[in-house]
Amino acid sequence: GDRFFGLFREERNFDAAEGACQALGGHLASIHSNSEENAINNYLKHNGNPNDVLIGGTDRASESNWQWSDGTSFDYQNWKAGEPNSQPGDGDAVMTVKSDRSGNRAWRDRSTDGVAAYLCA
Ligand SMILES: [Ca+2]
Ligand SMILES: [Ca+2]
Repeated sequence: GDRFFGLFREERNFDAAEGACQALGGHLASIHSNSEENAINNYLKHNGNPNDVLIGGTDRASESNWQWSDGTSFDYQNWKAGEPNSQPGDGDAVMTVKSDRSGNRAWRDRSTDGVAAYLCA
């Protein structure tokens, strides 16, 4: 079903962003299909389209065992070539980044301490 997505451009780290989403009754966004990711990317394009946007993926509990902060199944992924590479930092959070000149997006792992705009759902 359709979910409400909200982009917040005040940059936060993973935990602060997840906390802010929870305060709104949600979580950092999980993504479960190509069509859902396309819908999110269209939403981002119409909302300023920052390069780096935190979503809810993390492998903090178990390295390389990716999970979504909302507890849903990690049943889809769209890593940029060469990612995840466990860097920068702990490499335990996921952000979606513009991956080519036409603005298509893919995922990178990055430090949970790094700040970025974030997407709640
Ligand atoms: Ca990691
Ligand atoms: Ca990385």
